[in-house]
Amino acid sequence: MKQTWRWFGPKDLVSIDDTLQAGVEGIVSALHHVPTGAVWTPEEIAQRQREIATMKDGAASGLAWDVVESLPVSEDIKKQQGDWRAHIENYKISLRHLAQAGIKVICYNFMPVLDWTRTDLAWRRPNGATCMRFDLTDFAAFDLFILKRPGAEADFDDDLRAAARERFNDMSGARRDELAKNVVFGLPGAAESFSLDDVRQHIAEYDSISEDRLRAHLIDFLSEVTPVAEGLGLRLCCHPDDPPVPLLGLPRIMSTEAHYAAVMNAVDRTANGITLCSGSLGARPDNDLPGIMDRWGSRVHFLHLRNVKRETGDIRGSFFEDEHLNGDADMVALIASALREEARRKAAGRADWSIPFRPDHGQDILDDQGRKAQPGYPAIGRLKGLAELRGVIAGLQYVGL
Ligand code: DNO
Repeated sequence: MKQTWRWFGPKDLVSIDDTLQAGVEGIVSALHHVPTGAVWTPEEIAQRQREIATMKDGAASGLAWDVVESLPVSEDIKKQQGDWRAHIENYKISLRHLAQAGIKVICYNFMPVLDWTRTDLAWRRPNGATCMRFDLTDFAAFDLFILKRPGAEADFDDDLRAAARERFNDMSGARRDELAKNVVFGLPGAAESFSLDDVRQHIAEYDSISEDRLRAHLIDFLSEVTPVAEGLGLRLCCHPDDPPVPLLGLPRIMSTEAHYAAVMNAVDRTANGITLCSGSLGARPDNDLPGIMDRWGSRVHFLHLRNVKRETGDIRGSFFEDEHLNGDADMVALIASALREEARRKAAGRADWSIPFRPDHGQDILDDQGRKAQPGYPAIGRLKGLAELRGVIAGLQYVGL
């Protein structure tokens, strides 16, 4: 398993030098500054490759850009509106440019409007570490009383509505603002300025798009881009919904194994693959992570290894991001399954037998605290996670799985 690390580019507070000292073997990155829908040019791709290949003092890092996360799919493609056809053509051109640059694994997601959603970005653990958290009552308070989304009442039962009202009434003005900011952090462009009106408008545009229709749009997109990717020797891999339940009345179509099966079977090619994110899928008790890896391993092109602790047994419930080997996911079983898949690929002569993974997120610990790193992406918390995961891999390899 190739030990990779997400790097946000030259502005990332965690440098390429830092990743080398964490023992990283490859880099996951994206051209975050290119507007969604536009072509990634060979020059921009080459520039990022140079940045990854070079340490601060100019020495070679020995690292390469192994995985793109993400080549984003535009809202127009998701809704099949506006410029969606031009965006699909641009996507194919970007894939061609990435293939020419030698990059083979391309992650994306198909979540409408929102990417990941949390209510807390720095939630204190008993040992003083902080982590990200999704609190369902806070989220309901946001939806009902801050966003005031039409129809939100129908999404929550009486008890949850009452608890959310009490929570909202008890919140200071500052906490209400913080909650709104945290929830929309995953929205495109939200880090700059996204008003609640913008959010309402983006959501309203999905009023007529059912789950089935959104799935049909994903399948249309994949029917076009997968053959191109396959011809170029690339592997696409769709990231799950995070959290893996419908939110804000928006359709969600990549939350369960059945969701993945529908999309994998509809475009049944190896190049149409999965980013198995144990943290996202693991927020639901009915997702069997090692089982998904056992059954769909040949299509898993990228692994996000992260662990969440669910606070209730419900499908939709609160959770927090635990340490990589704590939480509810059986990380050792998942890694064992990934190693078995690698062995199968080797036996079958697959060139892509080594599956890239990254320590996904990490708690803020030690000197991470007080730094303004990208939420979820501290240097030391991730280094600790990677070290733990590396230990599991070494142990499993020693005992021959
Ligand atoms: C969060 C990430 C996601 C992921 C995208 C992939 O930390 O795992 O934002 O990059 O959903 O398209």
